[in-house]
Amino acid sequence: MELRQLPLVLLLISNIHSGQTEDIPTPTLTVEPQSSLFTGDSVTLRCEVNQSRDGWEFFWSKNSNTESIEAADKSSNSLKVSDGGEYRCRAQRGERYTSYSEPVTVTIYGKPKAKVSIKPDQHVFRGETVTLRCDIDGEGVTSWKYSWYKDGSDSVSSEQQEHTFSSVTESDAGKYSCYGAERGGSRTSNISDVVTLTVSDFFKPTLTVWPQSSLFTGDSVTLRCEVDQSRDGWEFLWSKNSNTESTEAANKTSNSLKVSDGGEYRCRARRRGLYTNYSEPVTVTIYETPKVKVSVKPDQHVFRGEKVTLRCDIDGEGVTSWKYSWYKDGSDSVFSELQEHIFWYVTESDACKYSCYGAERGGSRTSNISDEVTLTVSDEAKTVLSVSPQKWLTEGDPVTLICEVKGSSTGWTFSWYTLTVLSDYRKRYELLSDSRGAGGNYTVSSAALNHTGVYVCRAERGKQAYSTKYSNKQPLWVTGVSPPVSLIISPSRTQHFTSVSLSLSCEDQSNSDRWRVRRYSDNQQLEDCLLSRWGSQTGSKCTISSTSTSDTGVYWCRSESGENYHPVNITIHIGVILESPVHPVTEGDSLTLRCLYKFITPPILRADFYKDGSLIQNQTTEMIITTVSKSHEGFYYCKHPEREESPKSWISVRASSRSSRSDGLNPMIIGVTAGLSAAFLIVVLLVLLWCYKNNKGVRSQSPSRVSRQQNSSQTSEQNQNEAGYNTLLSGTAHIYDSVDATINKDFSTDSVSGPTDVTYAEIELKSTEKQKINKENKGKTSEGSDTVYSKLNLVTHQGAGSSDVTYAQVK
Ligand SMILES: *[C@@H]1O[C@H](CO)[C@@H](O)[C@H](O)[C@H]1NC(C)=O
Ligand SMILES: *[C@@H]1O[C@H](CO)[C@@H](O)[C@H](O)[C@H]1NC(C)=O
Ligand SMILES: *[C@@H]1O[C@H](CO)[C@@H](O)[C@H](O)[C@H]1NC(C)=O
Ligand SMILES: *[C@@H]1O[C@H](CO)[C@@H](O)[C@H](O)[C@H]1NC(C)=O
Ligand SMILES: *[C@@H]1O[C@H](CO)[C@@H](O)[C@H](O)[C@H]1NC(C)=O
Ligand SMILES: *[C@@H]1O[C@H](CO)[C@@H](O)[C@H](O)[C@H]1NC(C)=O
Ligand SMILES: *[C@@H]1O[C@H](CO)[C@@H](O)[C@H](O)[C@H]1NC(C)=O
Ligand SMILES: *[C@@H]1O[C@H](CO)[C@@H](O)[C@H](O)[C@H]1NC(C)=O
Ligand SMILES: CC(=O)N[C@H]1CO[C@H](CO)[C@@H](O)[C@@H]1O
Repeated sequence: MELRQLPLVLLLISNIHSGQTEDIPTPTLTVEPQSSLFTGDSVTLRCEVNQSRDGWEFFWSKNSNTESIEAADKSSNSLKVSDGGEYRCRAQRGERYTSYSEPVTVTIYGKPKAKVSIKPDQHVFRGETVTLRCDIDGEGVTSWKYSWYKDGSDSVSSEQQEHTFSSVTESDAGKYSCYGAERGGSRTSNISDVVTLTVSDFFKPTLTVWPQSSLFTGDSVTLRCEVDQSRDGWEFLWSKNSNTESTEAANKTSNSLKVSDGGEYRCRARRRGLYTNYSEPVTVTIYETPKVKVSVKPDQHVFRGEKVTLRCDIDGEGVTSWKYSWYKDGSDSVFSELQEHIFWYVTESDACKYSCYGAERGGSRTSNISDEVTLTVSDEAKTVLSVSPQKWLTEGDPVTLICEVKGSSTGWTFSWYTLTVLSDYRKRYELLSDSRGAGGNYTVSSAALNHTGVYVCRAERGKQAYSTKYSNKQPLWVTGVSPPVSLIISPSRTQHFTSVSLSLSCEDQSNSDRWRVRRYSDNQQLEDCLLSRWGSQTGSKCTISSTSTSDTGVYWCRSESGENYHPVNITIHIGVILESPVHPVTEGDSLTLRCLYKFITPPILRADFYKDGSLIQNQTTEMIITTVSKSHEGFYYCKHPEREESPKSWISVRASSRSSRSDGLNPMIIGVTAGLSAAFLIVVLLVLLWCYKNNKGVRSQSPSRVSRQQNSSQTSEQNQNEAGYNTLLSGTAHIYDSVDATINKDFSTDSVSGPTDVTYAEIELKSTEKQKINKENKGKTSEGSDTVYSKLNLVTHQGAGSSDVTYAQVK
């Protein structure tokens, strides 16, 4: 190099300064502070000749470009990158030029800016390990010295490139910045932007449940665990009933919930190994999907005009308010949204199938749809009245009137009425005062005689009191031992021919005429003799002047005050009739049946007698059962080979009080013997009487009638049964008393009736009076002349002495 440069230098020198050949000094070019710099820095280049400047002029060139004369120190501030380059200088003094200095290369880099980064994040939780790092991208700088500043303070808090908080606390939070200074150099970086480190306390996530925490089986639910959304990397841990946790998504959805899915849920989140606190627990309750029930009031079967309430009941636990929807006949459209839908006046067009369902008001839950309920609407309620066990009762029997509404049993209130006829032929229903009750049964635990009557019932239900029509009529017949009044039939039998005269009279002890005959015919007509076309009432006696089959029915006595006593079956028949006792037969007595036919004389047929459908006696004019027992009770009729058969008549047998009393043999035997001894006397008496009567000639009655009456008298006595028997044993007074009554009647009212009877009666009467007037007064129900006859028998049984007395008295 030097060898090559030398000729050039020589040439130059020779060209400019001829003659000066002394050795030429080379300037020294130095750079301050250094040749590698950042934009904005300053630099000074210094040119020196043998370390002296005196007398020298300096020439500077950059990148071998043109020279400029400048001072020995060339300073540049606010360096730009373009200021960088290769610099040289030389000097001149006088004529002398120095050679060029060694070149100096100045390099200008862009000034770097420090950058703060925070790991793991600017937002951290207390306790996390946090690293602050200062990065400076400084070209040409091999080593930096870092300075950290916090919250604008001047003091350097650290000199590391990375500053680590191994367990960060809230006091570490702040605004950080850093910058770097070149180690062993002059350069510095720009200061970094400020970076904020926040340190939070550990929070708990928010647990929400959607749509709600109370649900039904089959529903879906989503639990959502919410944490600070600005940070990611969360893992969610779920636990139920404080049991083990499982890692799941932030949104935890369960479909088709079961009851067992209910429980207390919590969640917490995990991030970078740190756990949040647990959320507040959320209790999810799963109820069974509620059952929906449609109820119909008063009933599913209703009648036009009733008020009907459809009600939707949802047994939904946890639901406070439902919105109801009603559907009709499977249609999709909702026809009502009321829990209770009311038809104020139901009609057939409302008869449909109904169902309902509910949706929770202000909630998401719904019930299942109910089963369909069918509403039936009929045009009219039919009420049926029946009686149990039977309509013919003996005093003291229990009986139940059963009222039913056909096809509907719910919600009815029943009322019972007795039917009566008013004077203007209208019917009247009289409410039985105590009868309006809830049940359909009107029970009389012990029927009284006065319960005889015709009943109807009616039902009502609902607040509007929808009422049915009156039911069918249901008679109740109560027979008793000693009704206060007796219905005496003449002729005295239950079956009668057509087109004959029939008299029915009501007789009481006081011989009052306050009784009227009333009947309930087979065609269910309730009629009063007084108001009727078929009969004429005179006092207490009703006369049917000419019977017809439509007169068949039950006849009884009724007082003005509404008492009803002594019902009797009467059958009017066109052909053959059975002659049977009107009143029950007493056990031990005899029973005689005849078969009568109107168109022969005497009107007695030789016929077959049947009981309950079986033949019991062949071809006889009368059938006699000498000692009646309970087994003889039944339906009897007679049948003639040519003349067809008679209607059936019920013959009832009453237990004899004698047998029930177990008085033992002695009284019986005594009675019988006494009776036998007395028999003779009585026969004598009878004969005498007969003669007496005939002599008197008051009466012109046919013998047949007498006999009939005798027969009937027998039966009527038996009717009196127990009382009668009592009388027999303990004292005949009872019977005699009744005879008395009968006689009175005969005399006073029944002028037409046979005087024969009266006579007999009289005789009897007197004897009775003599015997035991003091005894019972009450049992005198017995019928007229018949009674007398029986009495005779009785007397026979009784003490002989008394009969004597009688006789004496008669005389
Ligand atoms: C450094 O700072 C100076 C002055 O503050 C500015 O002009 C320059 O642009 C900055 N450089 C960088 C890289 O930010
Ligand atoms: C988190 O749990 C801890 C310990 O159970 C408790 O001290 C702290 O207060 C809880 N933090 C919050 C935000 O509930
Ligand atoms: C969770 O559910 C909420 C609301 O339904 C929704 O906004 C969110 O995006 C869900 N998050 C995830 C992770 O699915
Ligand atoms: C409700 O309906 C669903 C689907 O039809 C059925 O599975 C469920 O047993 C019903 N629940 C009740 C209580 O009837
Ligand atoms: C009504 O009486 C009948 C017959 O006696 C009986 O079967 C029925 O159970 C009774 N009903 C009520 C509600 O008492
Ligand atoms: C008999 O019954 C009627 C109505 O059923 C009643 O008015 C009358 O008082 C009763 N008489 C007696 C004596 O019980
Ligand atoms: C009246 O006749 C009916 C049958 O028609 C019978 O059941 C009832 O016992 C009879 N009554 C009397 C008192 O004979
Ligand atoms: C009825 O008479 C026939 C013959 O006339 C006889 O064979 C039959 O046994 C008799 N029946 C009764 C129950 O007497
Ligand atoms: C060439 C030249 O002038 N050299 C001089 C530099 O300075 C020293 C002393 O300062 C002298 O000895 C040299 O001769």
